Amino acid sequence: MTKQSKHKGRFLTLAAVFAGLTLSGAATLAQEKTDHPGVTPGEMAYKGAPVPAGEMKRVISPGAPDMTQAEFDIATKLYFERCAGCHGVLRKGATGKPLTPDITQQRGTDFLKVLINYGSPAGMPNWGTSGEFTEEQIDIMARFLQHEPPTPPEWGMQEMKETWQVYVPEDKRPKTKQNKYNIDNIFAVTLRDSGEVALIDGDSKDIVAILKTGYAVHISRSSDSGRYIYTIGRDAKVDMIDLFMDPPQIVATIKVGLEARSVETSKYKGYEDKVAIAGAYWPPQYVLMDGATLEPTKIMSTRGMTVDTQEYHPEPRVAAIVASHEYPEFIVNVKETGKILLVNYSDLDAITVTTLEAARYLHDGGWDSSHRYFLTAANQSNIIAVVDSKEREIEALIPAEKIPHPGRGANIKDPEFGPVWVTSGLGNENINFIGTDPEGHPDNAWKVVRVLPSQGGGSLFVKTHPKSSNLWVDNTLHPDAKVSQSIAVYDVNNLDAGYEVLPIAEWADVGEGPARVVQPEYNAAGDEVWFSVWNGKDQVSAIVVVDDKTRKLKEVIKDERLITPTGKFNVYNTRKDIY
Ligand code: DHE
Repeated sequence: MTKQSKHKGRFLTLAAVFAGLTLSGAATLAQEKTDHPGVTPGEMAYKGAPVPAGEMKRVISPGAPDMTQAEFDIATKLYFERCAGCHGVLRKGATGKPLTPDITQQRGTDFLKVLINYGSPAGMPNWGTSGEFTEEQIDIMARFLQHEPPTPPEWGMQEMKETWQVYVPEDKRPKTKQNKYNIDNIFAVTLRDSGEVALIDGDSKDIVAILKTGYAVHISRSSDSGRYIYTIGRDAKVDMIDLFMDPPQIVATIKVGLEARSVETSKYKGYEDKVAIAGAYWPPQYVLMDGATLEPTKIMSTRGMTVDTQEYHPEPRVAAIVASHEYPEFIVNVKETGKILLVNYSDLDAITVTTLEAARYLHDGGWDSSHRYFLTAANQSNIIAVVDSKEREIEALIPAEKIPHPGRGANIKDPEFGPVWVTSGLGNENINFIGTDPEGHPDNAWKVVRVLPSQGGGSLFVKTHPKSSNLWVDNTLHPDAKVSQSIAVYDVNNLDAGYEVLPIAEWADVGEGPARVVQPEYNAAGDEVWFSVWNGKDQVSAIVVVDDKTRKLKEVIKDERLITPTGKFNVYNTRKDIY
C-alpha cells in the first residue's frame, strides 16, 4: 500500500486498437505505442464493445464498388462488432464520424483503405497496422462503407410478446420471504462474459445463486420494495429475479430489442414496484412494462430531432434511466439527440412526455443527495446536465473536464463547499466536484467548485456512502496496469491531502491477466466497499471486500463461477439511490 500526495498521472497515447477485443487481448495491445494522439486505449476498449448484428438485408447502392454476398456478410459482422459502437448502426455518427455513402463515395476506396489501415489523429483506430484487420478485410470494409448501411430489423409489440415469458405467475409466488437471506444486503453481480448474474449474500459473502440472464448484463436495478431485481443484457433481454424465493430465481423475462443498456422501476409513492422500463440502443426506443410480470404495455420511439442543429436522427439510443421521487415519472436520457425525457406513467393510455433540452451525447448519471436533482453526463459535449425533477426543468448545463463518466456519481459533504456531487473522467485525470445545494450554498450551486487529480485517465466510477468519509475512484481503463489494478481513496474531510492507493488486484492474487479493478459498491450498512477484479474470460477473477474504516482487506471472494465480474448492485443502496 503506498501513500501518495497529489500525483499527476498522465493518460498515455498508446495503441488504440481495442474495440471488440477480449480483455486479455486488449491488455497486451495496451503496451504498444501509437502515433494517434487523439486516442486512448481505454476509451477505445470502452466504446468499441461488440454489438450483436442480427439478420440484415444486403443493400446495393449506385456508385458504390461491387461486393459479393459473402463479402457483404463479412463486412456487416465486422462493422457491428468493431465500428457500430462509435459510428452508430446507421452510420450517422456518434462519437465517431458519420460514414454515410454521400461522404464515403466521395472519399473513395483507396482513401478509406488508408484510413482503416492507419487510423486518424481524431480517434479512428489503426485497424490494419495493429494487426486487427487483414488487408483483405480492409479492402472489403472500404467497399462496404460506400453502400447504404443495412438496417437491423425493428422490434415491436409482436416481437416483444413472442419473447415474453412468465416462469412463475404472480399468484404462484410466495407471499413472504422463503429464504434466510437479508435481501437488502444481497449484491447482484454482472458476470459479463458468461451471460449470468451472481447473487452474493453481503453478510456471509456466499454465492446464493448464479442465474442465466441476457448476454453481458449491463446493469441491475432493484424494485422499490427490494423484492425484485431487474437485469438488462446487452442483447436487450430483461430478466426479473424474485428475492423472496428459495433460492431466488428468475420469474419473468422479455427481449425488448436487439441491443440495450438500461432498466429501471417505478419509485414514486403509490406506484412502488408497479411499472418497469427498459431503454434500447436498437431499435431506438423504450418500453414500459408491468412491474410484476414484464408484460409490455407501451413502446415509445426516440427517433427525432437533435437538440442543437435540429436535424433528424434515425438512431437516438436510450442511455441512463432513473425513477423520479417527485412525480410518477421516469427520467430518460436520449444519447444522440441530447434530450432528456420525463415520461409520466400515471396513465398508460395517455402517456405524457416532457422533453428537456440538454446536450449530446447523454450517457450515465445519478441523483444528488436530496434526490431532487438528476446530474448526468453529456460526454462528448463535456457537459454535466442537471435536471430539477421537482420543477421538471433543466436547472443547469455545467462545463466539465473531458469525457465526464460518473456512473451514478458520489455525494459527499465538501468541508469547504457543502453538498457536492462528484464525477471522474474517462478522458483525463480530473475529478470534478459540483455544488448541489442551491438553498444552503447558493454561490456554489451548479458550478465545478473543486477539481482533484486522480491517478490518471480511464476512470469509470466513483463511490462513497453517507456513513463513510471515504471517496473511492477507480481507473479501470488506464493503460498502466499498476493504475488500472488499484484504487485511489480520498479522505472527504481532508481532500487536499491527496489519495492513498490500495493494490486491490494484488490482494486478490488472481494470477495472470489484465485484472482491472472496476466499480466500487458499498454494502447496505455502509461499512464495506466491494471491488470487482475483472480478468479475462478464461482467467481467475475475484471480488475484493475492503473495510471502509480501516481501508484494510476484509475478504477476497473467489469462485470458479465468478467469470468476468464487472458491475455490482447492492439491493438496499440501489433501491434507495444511495451513493
Ligand atoms: Fe456501461 C452503466 C452504456 C461499456 C459497466 N453503461 C451504463 C449506462 C449506460 C452504459 C447507458 C447507464 C445505465 C443506467 O444508469 O440506466 N457502457 C455503455 C456503453 O454504451 C459502453 C460505452 C459500450 C458498450 O458497448 O456497452 C459501455 N460499461 C461498459 C463497460 O465496458 C463496462 C466497464 C463493463 C461491462 O460490464 O460491460 C461497463 N456500465 C457499466 C456499469 C454501469 C454502467 C457497472 C452501472 C454503474 C453504476 O454504478 O450504476
